Amino acid sequence: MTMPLLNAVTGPGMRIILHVDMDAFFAAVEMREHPEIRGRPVIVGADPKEGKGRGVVCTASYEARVFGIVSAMPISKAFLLCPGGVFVRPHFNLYSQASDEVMEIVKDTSLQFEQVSIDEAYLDISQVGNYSAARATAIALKEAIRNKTGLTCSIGVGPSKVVAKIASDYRKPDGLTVVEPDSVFEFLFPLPVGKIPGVGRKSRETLHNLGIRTIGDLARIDVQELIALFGKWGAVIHDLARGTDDREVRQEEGYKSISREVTFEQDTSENIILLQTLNEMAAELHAVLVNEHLRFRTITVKVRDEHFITRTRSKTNERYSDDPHLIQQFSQGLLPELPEGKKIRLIGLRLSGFEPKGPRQTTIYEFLR
Ligand code: TTP
Ligand code: MG
Repeated sequence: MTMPLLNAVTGPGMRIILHVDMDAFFAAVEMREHPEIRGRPVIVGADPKEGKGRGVVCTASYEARVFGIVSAMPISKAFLLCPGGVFVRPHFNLYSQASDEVMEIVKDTSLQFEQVSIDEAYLDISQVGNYSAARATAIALKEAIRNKTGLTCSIGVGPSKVVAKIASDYRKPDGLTVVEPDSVFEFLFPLPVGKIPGVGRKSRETLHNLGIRTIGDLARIDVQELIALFGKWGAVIHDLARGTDDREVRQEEGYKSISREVTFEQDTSENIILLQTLNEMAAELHAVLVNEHLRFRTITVKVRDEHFITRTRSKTNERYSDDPHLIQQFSQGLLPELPEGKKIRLIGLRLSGFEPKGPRQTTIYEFLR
């Protein structure tokens, strides 16, 4: 059923939100550190071991994406696609430091700043007054990041978080997309429905079965149909499809947790892949702990199986720690035994219960994917 559309993002109280996302972040940092690999297909991730390696791709440079290599793909497949590529093991400390350098610059642009992952942040820049001033602000920010860090980013500007986020992804790398309130529908509606943050493989399939392929299709369907399918979340994505998103740009005080998840490109039942992925995530989270001078007490492992059943198991240590071996040992101990024949779709690791620190953290570094 088709519903009439009202544009809910124009009118008084209009906001201007900017979303910045670094380009091929881990690979770009590697290329900055090693100029000799610039311009080459660079793949950051597990050791490919001549095609026999386990584990996954963290990210690939745009030169490597031409070969079809994407994040979370098995490293063995990446090797098959591009055997002549430059395969690099991740250096999470380096990425964490580069992230801090970038975020210091982004933060200087507006008081309303929110970092949402290692390489992306929102700013509320409503104070600039209009969209041409917003464009100038975005251009200046891109230049400042490039000049001070040697890295490129893509920026989206729009009247809500969801529009800004989809816009930053629209032209990558080194892109800038400004979506004025009047053009929100025109911009969003032709895009595939999977561009809406949170609409992953599974919901995309459900929506495709209903004949919903574009964001416009989603915006036009009766919200009750979506609620019947997805519950409250159905109403949320219906709003997002129109660019309606009231979430404010706000940095939470301090860290509650830091976490990392990997969705496998192909569901897996191989224990060695699960353990290796867990170890990589443990190394990554440990790098964050060290960089941010944090000590944790609680560790949580999350596992989602091929049937979308998600289980989490936690353990709280008596003392606060930043010992990498403890993270590895605890996380492996928490990995549930896999029932015969079950495959795993996603694995996640979270550290929480941090030692109370000073009044305010300067950066939040939380992976939310
Ligand atoms: P993204 O911003 O999703 O990707 P990207 O910066 O590499 O590329 P793009 O230009 O498309 O933004 O993620 C930021 C970093 O997070 C990425 O460089 C590596 C890490 N990452 C993983 O380790 N595994 C993953 O599955 C994803 C999606 C990201
Ligand atoms: Mg990025």
